[in-house]
Amino acid sequence: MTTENNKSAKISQLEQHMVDGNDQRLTTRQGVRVNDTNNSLKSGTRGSSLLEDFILREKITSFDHERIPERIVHARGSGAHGYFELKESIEQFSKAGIFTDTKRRTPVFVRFSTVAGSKGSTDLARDVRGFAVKFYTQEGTWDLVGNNMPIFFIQDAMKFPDLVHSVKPEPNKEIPQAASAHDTFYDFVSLATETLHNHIWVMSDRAIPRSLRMMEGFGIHTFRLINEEGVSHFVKFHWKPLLGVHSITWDEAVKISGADSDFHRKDLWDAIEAGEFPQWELGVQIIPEADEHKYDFDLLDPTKLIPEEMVPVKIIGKMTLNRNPENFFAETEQVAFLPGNIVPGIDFTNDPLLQGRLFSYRDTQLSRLGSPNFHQIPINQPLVNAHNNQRDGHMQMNIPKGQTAYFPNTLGGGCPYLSQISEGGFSSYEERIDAKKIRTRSKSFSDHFSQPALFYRSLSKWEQDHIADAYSFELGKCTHNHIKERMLWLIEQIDDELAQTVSKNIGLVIPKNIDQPINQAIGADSNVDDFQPGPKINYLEKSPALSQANTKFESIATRQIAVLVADGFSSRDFNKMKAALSKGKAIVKLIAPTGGVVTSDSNDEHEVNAAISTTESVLYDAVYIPGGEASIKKLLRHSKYIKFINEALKHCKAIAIDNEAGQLLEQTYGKDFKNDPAVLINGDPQKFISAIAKHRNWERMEKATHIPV
Ligand code: HDD
Repeated sequence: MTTENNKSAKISQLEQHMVDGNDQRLTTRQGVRVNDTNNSLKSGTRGSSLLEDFILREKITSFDHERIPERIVHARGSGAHGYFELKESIEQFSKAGIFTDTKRRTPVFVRFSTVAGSKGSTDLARDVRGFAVKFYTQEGTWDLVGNNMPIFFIQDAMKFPDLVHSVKPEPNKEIPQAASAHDTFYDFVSLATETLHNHIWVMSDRAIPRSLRMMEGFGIHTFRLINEEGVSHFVKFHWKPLLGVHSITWDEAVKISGADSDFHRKDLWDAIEAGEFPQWELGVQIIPEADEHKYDFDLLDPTKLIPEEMVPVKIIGKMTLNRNPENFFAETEQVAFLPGNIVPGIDFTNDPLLQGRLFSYRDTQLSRLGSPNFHQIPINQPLVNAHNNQRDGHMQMNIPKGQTAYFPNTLGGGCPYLSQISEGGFSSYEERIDAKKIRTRSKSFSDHFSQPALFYRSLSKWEQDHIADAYSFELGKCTHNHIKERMLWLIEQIDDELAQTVSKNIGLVIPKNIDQPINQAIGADSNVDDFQPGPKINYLEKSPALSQANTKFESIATRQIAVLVADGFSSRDFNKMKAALSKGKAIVKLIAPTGGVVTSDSNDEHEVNAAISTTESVLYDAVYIPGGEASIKKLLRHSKYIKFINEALKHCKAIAIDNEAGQLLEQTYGKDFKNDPAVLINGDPQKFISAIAKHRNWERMEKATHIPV
């Protein structure tokens, strides 16, 4: 949907580069009209093709070079345009226009991604999700390149290639794709214990979101905000989705990967096309410089979060995604995010992971996009004009005027000229440094167990159960017992009961000790013993904000409701339910024995959204079955409907049936769940709606796990 009213200044800028073949003649790239694009030029009708054929050569050459290297990480992604609006100025902390001017609508481009898989891999991998936001501000471009988890695996960028090499497909056999459940990853994780916090988040439901629209985002690092007076405060950035944070089960993830591996991409695209624009609130945790050393963890350590109960998240604005890209390659593939893109009022800290990122992202674009002029690609262009003396390079698109390309100069009138700080000139925060140059790590980074334990303690029972299942699955896929045993020992440092459960599930005993010291990566000359993680400490019993059980359960908008029907279904039942669901903006999908149309008992025809053979239960949020003797008789003939309902039950989804549909429910495990508050028999549509809004009835999980589908 490309309506005029969701056109930002960035979209208008992009439009200047758009090419529309509509109503145009086919030409070569030089504009020469073409009269045959199906046959090459030959020496005779059955003769060889001629080198002279410039039309053939141009077409094939262009095709041969269509691909660019995929991102080394975050290759699989989906993007969207939108805007950010500030609700409340925080000028006392930052002088950035985006944080002081509540009248602005700052255009943004957002790219969500998985990390480990290739460009064509499944959306439903158990993985961290990238959450990268490019703000096209009036003072230049700011990129907040975060994830959907508030912490990272490692503390120093030096270890990033090792982390990525361990999780990517193993180099000898290029297996497995988009999966962390393999030996090399756990070999690394078990040796580098700083990974355990991010790792337990990956074992949690956060790693298998229901939708990209239903996940949080985090800037992760501690950044700085700088105000007009040059005073610095530390800050952590949070994105909070208005739809709440919701996830699916691992069983669904595995099945969706087969049924529709573009599930998240399609979900985002469809919601935006339908005008159901995803929204996130932007929150900040602000810490005065004086409090830098007040906490039991180091603010510069990216494997630590600041619990919201210790420093509240202040909501300051909202982001809305309201427009899909015109072209995947030109926009979503070519967009280049750089954590180093900041604007006056925002600055970096000495977080050693962030510092390495400041180098890596520009560097990677040089091989990915092929030239230092990648900022001239339309999606990467700032909204404000850029003038400097940087010149030439592959694919220079601009024509810089004048005799001079250096500074200072007199021949060019001294232009382009500098800006005073008062005129918006960037100046780095003048942090006082008085230290030795040293290759080591701060001892304040050595606590590796307290926060994974805090996260685990903060979760509900069903979330904890999912974590135990995930560890058991992932370690179950590893083949080396010594790696699995080390992992069991480490999990025990997080939580004893959790380790016991996983140990039972994978059939190995938790070792009393581990043979090899951990964290040897500190440096050959340093004392390894100095860098062993200490036992966990408890500075906060629970952080309720970390549990998805405490998220928003308010809306059924965009939820996909499968309505199982065949000819003769009750129009009375259907119309009543459909009216209620549509009012809540849920999306009703009719699933019938075949495609085409399906006719109700009052002879009205409805378009079928999917034939039962082409779709799967895991693609929907809830199931409704209207009555109608003839319809139910037909549904009973297809075993796939039974499987469909049983799977919905197993995945703790809301199910509603009316009248004769009871006969179908009797043939499923539904007969054992009649007292379940999310299994509604001839129920009030409003009860069905509130069951869908709750996302899942996780209380059902323990019993439903035994449903054999
Ligand atoms: Fe990174 C891409 C997020 C640490 C090196 N990273 C990339 C993307 C996201 C993140 C969301 C995809 C951007 C897009 O959609 O184009 N990365 C993170 C976060 C990190 C992090 C939240 C830690 C807090 N990354 C990190 C380190 C390094 C990199 C420590 C290297 C030292 N990341 C890269 C990269 C990528 C990238 C290789 C691949 C493609 C790209 O940059 O543009 O440079």
